[in-house]
Amino acid sequence: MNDYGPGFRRCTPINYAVFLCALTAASAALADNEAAPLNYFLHSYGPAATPTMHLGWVFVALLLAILIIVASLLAGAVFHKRPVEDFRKIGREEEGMPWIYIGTGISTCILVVLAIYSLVTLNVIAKPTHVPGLTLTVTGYDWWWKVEYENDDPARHFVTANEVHIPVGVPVLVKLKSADVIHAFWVPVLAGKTQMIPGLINQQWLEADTEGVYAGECTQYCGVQHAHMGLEVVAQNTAEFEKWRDAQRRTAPPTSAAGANAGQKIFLDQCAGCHTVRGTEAVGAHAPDLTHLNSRRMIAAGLLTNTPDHLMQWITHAQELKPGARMPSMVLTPAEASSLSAFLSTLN
Ligand code: HEC
Ligand SMILES: [Cu+2]
Repeated sequence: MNDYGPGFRRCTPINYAVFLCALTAASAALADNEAAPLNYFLHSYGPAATPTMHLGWVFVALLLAILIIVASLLAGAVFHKRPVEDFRKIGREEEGMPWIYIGTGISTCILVVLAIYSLVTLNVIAKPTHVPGLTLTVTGYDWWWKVEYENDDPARHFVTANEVHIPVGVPVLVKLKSADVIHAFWVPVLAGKTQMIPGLINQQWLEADTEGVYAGECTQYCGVQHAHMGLEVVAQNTAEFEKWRDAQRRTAPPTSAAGANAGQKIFLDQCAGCHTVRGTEAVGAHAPDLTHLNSRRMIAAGLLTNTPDHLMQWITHAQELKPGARMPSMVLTPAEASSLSAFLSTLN
């Protein structure tokens, strides 16, 4: 009986048990860590995401139930062998048929119920519960996000990049476009994925129940730096959000210090073809708007935290930090770098 090699039957269940314990412990430990992988399977922070999370739970619970039932039946069959004398007797052909009918019947019912549940969920998350209080247009570029805050009054319309601020408890309509290839907008704990297709405007809505910073990703492979195309959604209470929005609407202040003036000149010479700083002559449209650069937590679509050191490293070594990015590594003398840094530090 035991010719599987030494220890086979003794070890397998133990291995499984250890594996299962480790898995359970790991999931328990990670459950409250917001950055944990697959965290969105356990947590959701908005009404556009919660119904799909529950749908996922039901599917997984059912899969586990089926796995356990099938595995126990199989184990039953393996361990309850027929008596040896029966072994070669073949039963009548139709003997097991009722089981086939019962099994097929149950599976069909389950599949129909799941199909209905999925459709109902899709319908529930298709539209916000009340009229969106804010409309954004997010455009995917290789490999960053342009974020426009729409307003009927053009003076109140503004542009930023890679960081989306929204007020808590307010549904936000997000129009999704692409400037080059197909990207996809996904903030897992707030809503499902929506593709950004060149020439089309897709829509999605988001709403956050609680204040916090929620990570988003591009989920459609869009080229070498696809993995470094992150964004953040910062959900704030209404007062803080209004404060942020008023600040973002402002143009950059005029520079006064000599260093910053020299830096602005370098910026206009070398950077303005791609970047905009509202309030200056820099109106480039192929790169993130830098008017309020220092208000952002990250630079280069989530690649680096936004510190003065990282900024200068990025500007002079963009191609080493994010190979293929649509910004060249800029060549600056130390004096130029320090003036430029002084100018950038005014962009609050
Ligand atoms: C050829 C166009 C081009 C030029 C010239 C250029 N940039 Fe960029 N820059 C980009 C692009 C595109 C990005 C976005 C890169 C990414 O994240 O993939 C970027 C990103 C940045 C960022 C990060 C912004 C953010 O919020 O993530 C900073 C800061 C920046 N550039 C500063 C500069 C400065 C300063 C200069 C001039 C010394 C300059 N750039 C010249 C195209 C350019
Ligand atoms: Cu992308």
